[in-house]
Amino acid sequence: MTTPGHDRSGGGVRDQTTLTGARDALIVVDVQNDFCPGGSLAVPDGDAVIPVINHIVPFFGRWIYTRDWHPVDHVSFSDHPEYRDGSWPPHCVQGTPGSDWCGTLDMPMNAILVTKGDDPRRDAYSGFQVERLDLAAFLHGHDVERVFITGLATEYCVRQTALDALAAGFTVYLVEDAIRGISPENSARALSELEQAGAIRIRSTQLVDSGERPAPAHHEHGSPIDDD
Ligand code: VGL
Ligand code: ZN
Repeated sequence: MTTPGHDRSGGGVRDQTTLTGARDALIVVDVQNDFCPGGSLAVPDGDAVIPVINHIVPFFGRWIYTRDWHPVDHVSFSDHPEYRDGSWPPHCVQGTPGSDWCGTLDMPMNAILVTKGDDPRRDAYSGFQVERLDLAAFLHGHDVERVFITGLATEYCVRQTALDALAAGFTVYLVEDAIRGISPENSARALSELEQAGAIRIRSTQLVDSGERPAPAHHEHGSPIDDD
């Protein structure tokens, strides 16, 4: 039985709309061929996030797209993968078709692209763990207060991105119909954990564009990364 006030997933506050605007950023995590059906580390139904993301891209004025970008000898690769931390099949190898962003994924030309996982000795699940770029400081510096997280995979890179964003002081929304996980059990556990940690679970249908956008700043001229 679902009774409003008893089951927090049953309606009420969860059905309210949220206006997107000037102090928001959309974060799109690892929507790459290897994480979609046919890829080497396919997330079941992973490509289902694409139309949802494409639909809400125009609701934002700032966008961060992360990609997993491993060297062939990456420490997490195993010949006998156990599909857990540190034991994955080779995936998202730099420059291979599997590492490409999915072909139907929309990407504004002024989106910030964040590459991670390129150190052969270390894994990096979140764009906030990248050494070349302090993503949290970059977003704070551009007056971003809330981040809306989408992409793959719920219990790994989406989870870590959300935890890091919370730790950095952002208000974190998880767009539940725009994320997919590898295992249903671990994904559900990750979602509860993130909710406990302060993340807000929302559906894309609850998002409404306010039309407000960040003011263009003269110092903005493309990539915040100046060493590559
Ligand atoms: C991911 C496993 C290994 C992810 C990346 O994007 O969630 N998962 N590398
Ligand atoms: Zn990886």
